[in-house]
Amino acid sequence: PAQPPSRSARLRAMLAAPEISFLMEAHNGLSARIAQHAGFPGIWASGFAISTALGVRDSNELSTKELLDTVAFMVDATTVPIVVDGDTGYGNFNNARRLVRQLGRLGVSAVCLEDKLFPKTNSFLGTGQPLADEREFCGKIRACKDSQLDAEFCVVARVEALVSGRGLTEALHRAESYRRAGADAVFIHSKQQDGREVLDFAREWAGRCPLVITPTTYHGVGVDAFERAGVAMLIWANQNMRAAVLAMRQVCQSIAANRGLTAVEPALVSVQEVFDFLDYDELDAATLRYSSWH
Ligand code: SPV
Ligand code: MG
Repeated sequence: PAQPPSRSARLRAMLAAPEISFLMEAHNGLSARIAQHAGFPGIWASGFAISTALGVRDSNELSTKELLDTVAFMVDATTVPIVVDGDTGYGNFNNARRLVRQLGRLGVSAVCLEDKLFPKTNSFLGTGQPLADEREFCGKIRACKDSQLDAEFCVVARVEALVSGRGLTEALHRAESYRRAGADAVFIHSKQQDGREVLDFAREWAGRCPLVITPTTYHGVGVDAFERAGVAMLIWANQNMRAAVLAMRQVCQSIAANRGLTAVEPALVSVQEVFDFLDYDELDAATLRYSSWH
C-alpha cells in the first residue's frame, strides 16, 4: 500500500499551496498535542515560548541539547509537521548544519533561521538588532540545504531587516539573496502594528518563493489581507505560552488567596479529562495485550 506523505512532504505542500496555512505555537508535548487536537495542520516550535516555558530568556540561554529534548517530546506527541525556530543556528554555518541534521533525525519538517547574530535577542525587545553579514548568512542557508537528511525538509530564511529598521529595499534584497542561496521560504518579520510593511513586502516580492509571516503585533489586521497578498503560511507564534502564563498566574493567586480550591475548581479541566486526552485507555489495552503474552 502507498505510504501516506511524510510530515516534511506535507509541510512542503502547505508552503506551495495557493491557499494560506496556519501554524500554531507550541512549547512542549502537551501544548503540541493541544494545537494538533484543535485542528492546526502544523506546529511552530517557538524559541520564545520554549525558553519561557523553561523559565529562561529568549536570548539563547537555552542550549541546542535542551531545545532538542523539548522538540523530541513535541514530535512524539503529534503527527503534524513541526517547524522549529532555530534562531541564528546557534553559531556559524557548521553549528547550523549540525542542528539541521539533529532536527531531521528527530522527525522535524523545517527549521527557521534568522539573519541576526548569536546570541540573538527577541525581535520585540527595544534593544538593537544587529544583522548578520548577508554573504555569511547565505552560506549558512546553503550549508543547511546541503546537509539535510530528507529531501523534503525545508529551510526557512527569516529576514530581520524591517525589525531592525533597515527598510523595505534591504529586506527585499536580503530575501532575494537567501532565496538564491537555497531557502525554501522567506519569513518576513515585522513589529509594526498595521501590517503595512509586510503587505508592501508581499506585493514587491510577488511570489518569488513562499512567504511566511507572524502577525504578533499586527494581529488587528484580518488574515484575508495577507491571504490576498499571497502569503503562504501564517504563524500564531506565542499565544499558547501567553495563555498558559495567564492561567497559571490566576490559579496560583486564587488558591493562595483563598486557601482552597472552591473558587478555581470550576475553571479547571478534570483529572479524568487529562487521562482521556493523554489516552490512558490505550495503555490499559496494551497492558492486557502485552504484559503476559502467550
Ligand atoms: C518565536 O516565536 O520565538 C519567534 C517569533 O521567533 S517572534 O517572537 O515574533 O520573534
Ligand atoms: Mg524566536
